[in-house]
Amino acid sequence: MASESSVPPCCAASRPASEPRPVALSAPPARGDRPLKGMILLEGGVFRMGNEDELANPFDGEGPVREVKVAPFRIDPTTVTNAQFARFVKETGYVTEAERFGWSYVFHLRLPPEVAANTPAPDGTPWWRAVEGACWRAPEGPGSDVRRSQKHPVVHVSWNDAAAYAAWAGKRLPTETEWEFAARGGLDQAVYPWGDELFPRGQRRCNIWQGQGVFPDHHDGVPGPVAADSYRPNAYGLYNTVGNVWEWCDGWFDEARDRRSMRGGSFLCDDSYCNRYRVAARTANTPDSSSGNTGFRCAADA
Ligand SMILES: [Ca+2]
Repeated sequence: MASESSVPPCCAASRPASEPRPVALSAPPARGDRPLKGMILLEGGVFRMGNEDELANPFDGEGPVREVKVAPFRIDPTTVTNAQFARFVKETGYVTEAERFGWSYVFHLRLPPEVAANTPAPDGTPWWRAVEGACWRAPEGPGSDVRRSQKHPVVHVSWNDAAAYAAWAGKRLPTETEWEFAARGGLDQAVYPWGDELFPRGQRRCNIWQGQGVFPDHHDGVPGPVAADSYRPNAYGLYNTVGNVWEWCDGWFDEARDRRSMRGGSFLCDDSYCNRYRVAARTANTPDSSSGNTGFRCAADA
């Protein structure tokens, strides 16, 4: 597949192309109340987008660094939470693609070892397990729930699910340009939303892989999402752009137009494997794929 040569495997895994597709759902109606409450209004302007230094992944299209003009827009301070997504499902009856396919990808260390050992893993990304029944309301499959993680990012949502939520909320997904402008928080060409040091004065500022060992097997605890408003926000007030969960954006990754862009990296990012928790980094997945480390935040016109 051409897309595999253009992007080395990241932590994302796609639904097998051979799997029969469920019938597409019609879009739920917009909810029609005050959708912009709580959003951050950014005035836009010209900024230097992308990265081409030694940290850049040459096949990802991070570079070249270019000056880009951004019109004013609004963006959510956090990714959409389980509580917010639950309201959407309650009001519309929406059924996510993970539920309609009947499974989604769960990181192996989030499962009991005997379950992980007996659940199929995709080629190329052996740390994922295709777990039957895993979905946004049961992130580790049957028996799991989100009762104690209402403020955590909703996960196991596809790009199509994210776009449906955004339309219902009277919003939209951010473009990659908007996402990067917002995530940079006004810093010119910094590596992270807070500067160039990963741990300024020893402080942990984002939820990425934690462990003395290396991805994907040695972690200090159980790798997973934290509350969407964890850690300090950047200078524009955005939380967890880098780390926690990948965020779907409104655009195609490249001219092949088969995969949607994702930004920001996730709790699985670790230098031992992949440095895509930088603010300029990109990756992608097919629009009906879902996993336990991908969510989204919404944007809107100013
Ligand atoms: Ca993120």
